[in-house]
Amino acid sequence: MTRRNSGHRVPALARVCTVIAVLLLAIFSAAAPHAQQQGVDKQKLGALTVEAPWARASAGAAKAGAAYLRIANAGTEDDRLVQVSAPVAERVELHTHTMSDGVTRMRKVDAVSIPGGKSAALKPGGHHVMLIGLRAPLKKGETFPLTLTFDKAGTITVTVAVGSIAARGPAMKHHDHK
Ligand SMILES: [Cu+2]
Repeated sequence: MTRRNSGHRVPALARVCTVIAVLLLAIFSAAAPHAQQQGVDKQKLGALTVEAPWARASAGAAKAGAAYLRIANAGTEDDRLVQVSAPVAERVELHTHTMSDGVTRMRKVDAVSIPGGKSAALKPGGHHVMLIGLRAPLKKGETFPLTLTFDKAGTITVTVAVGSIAARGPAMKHHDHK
């Protein structure tokens, strides 16, 4: 982009535009968080609610990543998360961490159970969605779709928000709930 025709001719207009833009931003950022949380952070599927799907940004060109989320089961029947898929990786598996001889290892599991009336958390150090063979590094601020298939409730696609490399939980407004 060239800057030959920069500012001088329309400084007043530019200033007015900036003021309007700032005002609009302020209005939208005040209004947006709630809409966003409803749309992206919480999704219902039958008795299940999938909450706050998130992932960490990739470190360098790492070929593996993990996604985390919570699933609440408001029903009385138990359900199970049995399959996961995402277009960002060549292979997507359900994993858990196990400790043996003081060493933490990851292990593939067939399903994650979500007991009736309870919730299950996929989180660092526990169950997680393993992304193997990332097609591109995950970048902070991006989102990607993740499809979850449950034994009884069926299939839902949620939006995973990518946080910083050091993220320990879902980013942003989530803890501000009142
Ligand atoms: Cu894993």
